[in-house]
Amino acid sequence: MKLSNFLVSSSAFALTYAASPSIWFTGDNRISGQIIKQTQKWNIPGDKVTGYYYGTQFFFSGTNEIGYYGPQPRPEGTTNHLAFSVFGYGPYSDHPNCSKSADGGPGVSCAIDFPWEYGKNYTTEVARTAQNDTDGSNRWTGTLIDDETGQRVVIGEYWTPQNYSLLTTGGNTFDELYTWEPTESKPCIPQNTYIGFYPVYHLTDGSTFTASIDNFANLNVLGDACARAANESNQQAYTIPGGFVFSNGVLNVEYEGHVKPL
Ligand SMILES: *[C@@H]1O[C@H](CO)[C@@H](O)[C@H](O)[C@H]1NC(C)=O
Ligand SMILES: *[C@@H]1O[C@H](CO)[C@@H](O)[C@H](O)[C@H]1NC(C)=O
Ligand SMILES: *[C@@H]1O[C@H](CO)[C@@H](O)[C@H](O)[C@H]1NC(C)=O
Ligand SMILES: *[C@@H]1O[C@H](CO)[C@@H](O)[C@H](O)[C@H]1NC(C)=O
Ligand SMILES: CC(=O)N[C@H]1CO[C@H](CO)[C@@H](O)[C@@H]1O
Repeated sequence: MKLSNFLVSSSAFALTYAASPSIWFTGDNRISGQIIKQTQKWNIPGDKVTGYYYGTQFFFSGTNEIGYYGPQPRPEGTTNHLAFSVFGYGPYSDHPNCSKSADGGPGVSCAIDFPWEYGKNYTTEVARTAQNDTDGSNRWTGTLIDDETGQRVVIGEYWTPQNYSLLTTGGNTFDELYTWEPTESKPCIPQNTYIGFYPVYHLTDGSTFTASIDNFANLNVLGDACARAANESNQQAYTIPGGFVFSNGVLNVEYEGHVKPL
């Protein structure tokens, strides 16, 4: 899913979702275009399921171009996943974890299977790691950091041309159920939780800016049988000190077993 800075769009799913829950962060226009690194700390406590992508979006200043990064959980016995993408015409990569195109359009998609662990704190970051002063292009690296050990794992790397500029503040984290098929015995979306902390933006002058929450979007979608039965979204979100929680399938305990798939 790609959410632009100016209009909210979404790809068509096999589900009834018009859009995913999303948390928008506060920005500061005075430092737009001076940001060379954006990080987000997170923790996915458990419920080892497939289907969710917790993506954090960043914007290239003065353009309508975006990128995003974040984790995707996987079931027990398989390896968890991480993605890092950029959209639009111009970006390119020859990194082994990356390929041309993003969400079916122009751009670059990078991804790795990596055994990040449930219940542990990690930080994902996008950072400018090289620049070409001749043509003004920038190289961006997506990295997973283990908060406990400091171990860094590169998800991927791509270049953007000069007209992509540096990054803005703002942006969002979304809670996307990108694949899901209701069944008779499991008519409601899988349970899964993402704990996210406020993104931190690093400026060219070495200073940092920590965002807080600006607003919540799309928390009213009655996308599954449990939500319809409760007349309440089954993808909820709330704040905690320094961050927020996306809680999916909260209604299942009460409603699953009593509702039929839509
Ligand atoms: C940047 O330049 C490329 C051509 O190199 C063009 O295709 C693209 O649309 C431009 N993107 C922006 C954001 O201006
Ligand atoms: C993760 O970070 C949070 C916030 O800093 C902290 O309260 C929590 O104890 C940490 N959890 C682990 C498992 O280290
Ligand atoms: C920088 O860009 C110029 C012009 O596109 C290119 O000729 C040169 O090889 C680039 N330098 C590096 C180090 O990639
Ligand atoms: C469902 O909830 C909405 C708002 O949350 C309310 O306006 C509506 O009346 C409710 N529908 C029913 C059938 O309770
Ligand atoms: C899963 C995978 O292909 N990982 C590769 C990503 O790229 C780095 C190099 O930066 C390789 O070391 C990994 O093996």
